[in-house]
Amino acid sequence: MKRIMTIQDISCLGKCSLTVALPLISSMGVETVILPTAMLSTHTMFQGFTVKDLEDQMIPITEHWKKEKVHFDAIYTGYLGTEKEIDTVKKIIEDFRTENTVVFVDPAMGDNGRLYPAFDENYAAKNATLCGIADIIVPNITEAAFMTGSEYKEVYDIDYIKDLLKKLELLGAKTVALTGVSLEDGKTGVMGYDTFKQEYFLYQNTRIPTAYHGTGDIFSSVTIGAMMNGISWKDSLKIAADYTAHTIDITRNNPADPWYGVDFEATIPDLIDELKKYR
Ligand code: PXL
Repeated sequence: MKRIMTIQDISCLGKCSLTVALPLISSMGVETVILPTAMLSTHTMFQGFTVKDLEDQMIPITEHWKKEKVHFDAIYTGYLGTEKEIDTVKKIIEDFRTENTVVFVDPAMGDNGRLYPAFDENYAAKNATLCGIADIIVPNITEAAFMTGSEYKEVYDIDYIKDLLKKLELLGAKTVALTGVSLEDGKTGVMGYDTFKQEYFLYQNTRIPTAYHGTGDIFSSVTIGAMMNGISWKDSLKIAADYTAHTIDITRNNPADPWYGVDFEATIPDLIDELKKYR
């Protein structure tokens, strides 16, 4: 069985970061080892959340794992609360990485042209250095614009997306994928670029006109979970885009009208069925 180390916060209530990564990746048949960076009462879109920084535990925990000679097939990082945490994560990656480890970085820090409340431009620049040591990165357009010092556009064409992908390549990651890319009316999806093969990949599915929190974490968890099932990065991105859209669709049709996260619990069986098609 493949084993992933995922490094992100625990938002106890809120359906994002580790409370999404752990159930989704486990359900895909991959062992999920968690390295919590902080514990929050909720994600940061709630008012009045509490935070306990756990950064001082990260090195002692991973040193213990090192002594146990644990190997990780992938290291997947998500929302990281501080620049110091990013430095610690970079050390941990360098320490555990082998030539068979996939380093997957989701620089979760903003959306819709804005950084999340806790972050500024120095934080975005630090996240760009983490992306530089990754095998694959999956920023959205907002995150890519902040990390590359580019203009954020709501309305754009394929040349803008290709230009952002080329600028992301300069950060150093081997495969770069931009999420939330809409190149046709009523469609959205992902565009990737393999820097070795110099090949682009575009996948568009139906755009559902509702935004929910934590969907980026669902997308990333499913992508790396699928890659650990031996599926190519391109097909993994497609599976993740379809699963995320399907889950949003199920959620918006829930009469209870959930607002702080999506009903991924309801769609896990569909994800498992989809994976079976690739075996
Ligand atoms: O879903 C990304 C995320 C993860 N963790 C925390 C967050 C957010 C987004 O706002 O606040 C604590």
